[in-house]
This record gives sequence, structure tokens and C-alpha cells, in this order.
Amino acid sequence: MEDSTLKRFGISMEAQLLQKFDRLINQRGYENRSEAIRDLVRNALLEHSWEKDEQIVAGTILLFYDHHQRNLLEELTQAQHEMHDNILATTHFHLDHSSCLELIIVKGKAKDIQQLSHKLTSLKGVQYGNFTVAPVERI
Ligand code: NI
Repeated sequence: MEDSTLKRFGISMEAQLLQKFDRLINQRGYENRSEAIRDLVRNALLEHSWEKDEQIVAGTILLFYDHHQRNLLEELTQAQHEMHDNILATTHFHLDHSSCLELIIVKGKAKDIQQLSHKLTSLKGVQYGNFTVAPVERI
């Protein structure tokens, strides 16, 4: 059975980082730091638990990148072809002379989608990556 007793522990962080964190939790309407940290921990655990998960999920992988980065386009294309069963659609937007935004709609086992997302967002030249999925019914 899960132990739901509240435990206290201390956290150290740079003053500047804490200041930014306080601004963020204020904007998001959290009552206090503990509440915000609990949510962060829950999200991290949820994401981690998906790494071995057979649950079918669907959602998006969002990538911002510089298309001038050497080999990046080839690597992105190859990684997506390797997982073509999990990719429902890819939409590419040319934001300006060098920046691209790519939105990939995915569906499949959570562990596979997670792996694909890690692979794509860690490619050199990808400046920002975001991964959002939700469970769908088992097939
Ligand atoms: Ni582009």
C-alpha cells in the first residue's frame, strides 16, 4: 500500500533560479512551492514510467530547428522512416530564413513514442523539442 504521509525535506538552489521558479508558480496559480514541486515530480515520474510502457498513446512531437545544421534533415527523415508505423503525419513550417517548425503526429506504444521523441529532440541542431501524448484505449 502507498504511504501518503507528508515528508519534509530541504532543497538548495541558486537564488536566481528560485526567483524565476517563484515567478512561474505565481503565474500558474500554485498556493506554494511544495504544491508546484509535487506536480513537477509527478510529471517526471509519469514520463519515466512510460519508458517501459506498453500503453498505446497518441499525441505530438514538436521540433524547432535550424535547417542549415549539417546532416540534420537527413537524420530527421531517417529516424521518422525507421518508425513509420508510429507516425500518422508530419507537417513542416518554414518560420524564417533558417528556422523550421516540425509537428509530428504520433501513435503507438508509449515506450516507442518516448524513444522516438528522445531521439529526435536530442539531434544536433534541434533547439527545442516538446512531447505531448495522452493514453488511448488499448487496441
Ligand atoms: Ni523549413
